[in-house]
Amino acid sequence: MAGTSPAMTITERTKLMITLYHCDGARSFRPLWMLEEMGLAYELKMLPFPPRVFAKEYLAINPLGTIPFMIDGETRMTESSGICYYLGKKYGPTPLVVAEDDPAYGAFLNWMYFSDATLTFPQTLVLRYSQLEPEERRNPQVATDYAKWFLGRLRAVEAATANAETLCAGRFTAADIVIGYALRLASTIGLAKDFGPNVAGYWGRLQQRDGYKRAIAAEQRAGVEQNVMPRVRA
Ligand SMILES: N[C@@H](CCC(=O)N[C@@H](CS)C(=O)NCC(=O)O)C(=O)O
Repeated sequence: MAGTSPAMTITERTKLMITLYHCDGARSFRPLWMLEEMGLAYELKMLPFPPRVFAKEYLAINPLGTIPFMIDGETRMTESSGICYYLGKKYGPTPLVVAEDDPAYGAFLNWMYFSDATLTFPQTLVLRYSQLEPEERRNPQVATDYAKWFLGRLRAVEAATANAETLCAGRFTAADIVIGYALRLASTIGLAKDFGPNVAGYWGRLQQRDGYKRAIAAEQRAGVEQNVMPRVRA
């Protein structure tokens, strides 16, 4: 198991079972991808989307009803990018996390927060008002406005990948995982056609990673095994 201390015994390691609650294609894909990149052992629990409607018993586990939800011993977490950082710090050292004394630390942290607060948030409004709401509550104006807002914010990624393969620190990091998920969601909701050339190339490279492919395979396998079929979500 990569990322754990070599001093740990096998018994100690087997007790370290991380549980991740996930819906197909949802933000919980961020920690799933991180787990795969780090080679950590985990249990993936699939839920139908949205769980607060189709898996009401989940509210007893996570009263918010949102995913991700990660359990690691006494630790409980609900923020997708925060979980990635936690995993890297707790089970590292790993090159996926940029250290405090690295000049790229600030940029790394900025991408970690940017990923959900700035980039994913407008996408969820596009999805909600174009697909998730009942027909009579859909609102093309909101969907169009927030698609534009998302694409405007994506200019930061377009600039960062103009002359670089990854976002920061000259290597692939958790920042690429959390931003990469926002690009996956954008593809799902039909916004990839408006990616700039740098973002399109960057997104293509991310999908070629073995860790990304393993996370996609794990998601599909768990869905089939647990009989939870993909639905629209965000
Ligand atoms: N800021 C949180 C957002 C979590 C979130 O809102 N997840 C969505 C799925 S991508 C969800 O659970 N939606 C269903 C709902 O709100 O009931 C994160 O980054 O994980």
